[in-house]
Amino acid sequence: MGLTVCGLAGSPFFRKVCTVLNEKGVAYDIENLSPFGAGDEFTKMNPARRIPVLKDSDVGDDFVLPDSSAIVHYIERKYSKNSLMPSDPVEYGRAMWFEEYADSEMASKIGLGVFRKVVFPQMAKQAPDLEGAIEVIRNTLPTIHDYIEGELEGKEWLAGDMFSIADISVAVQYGNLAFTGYAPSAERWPNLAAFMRRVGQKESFAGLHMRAATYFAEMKKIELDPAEGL
Ligand SMILES: N[C@@H](CCC(=O)N[C@@H](CS)C(=O)NCC(=O)O)C(=O)O
Repeated sequence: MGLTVCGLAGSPFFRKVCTVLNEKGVAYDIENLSPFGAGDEFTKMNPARRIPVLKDSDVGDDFVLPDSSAIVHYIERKYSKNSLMPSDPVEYGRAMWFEEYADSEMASKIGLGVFRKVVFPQMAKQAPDLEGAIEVIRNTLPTIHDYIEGELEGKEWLAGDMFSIADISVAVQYGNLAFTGYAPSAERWPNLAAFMRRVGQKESFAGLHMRAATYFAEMKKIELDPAEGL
């Protein structure tokens, strides 16, 4: 009873919601739901046919809320303890920005550009497009890493001097990069590497991340020459 998060651990948006619930200490169930091949029922849950969606039986059997951002903000209103939103207006605004940047810009470049090229073909027992993914890593991702690296200068966390929705949103996207075998160079982006180590030490993030990593473990991974400095 109560909350059920529907989706798959390989989805960064699904893990974002679960990490928030874990961090807040709110109990929930997980319902495995793949957006691919789901029936018409799924369109009724989310007309965009995307995961995650949240069910809350406290509200009623028909209550379904799509979209990780809508879900996270719903959870924050319903359970105020251990807030993941900075209270200062400027830092709150920054946290909202990082959440949006991660969910749109990072997700399209990392999710579509790298993760799907490596993982999706292998799920269909086909060869991964490793070269296509490496091209995105070479030409597109450094702009994202440079930006996050600069925003972390002299800081542990992205907004409000606290572990917040900003950090969770960004870290789950980098989590999906890790599943492909690629992590940004710690020499070139040391703040980013240290940030991901800090997030990785949080059980709220690491449990589900490791579960997904195990699922992808046997797949062929990206291998880059360290001399490329990527
Ligand atoms: N803005 C949405 C994005 C959700 C999303 O794109 N989910 C992906 C999985 S990571 C999905 O369901 N994709 C289905 C598809 O591409 O058909 C959110 O924050 O929940």
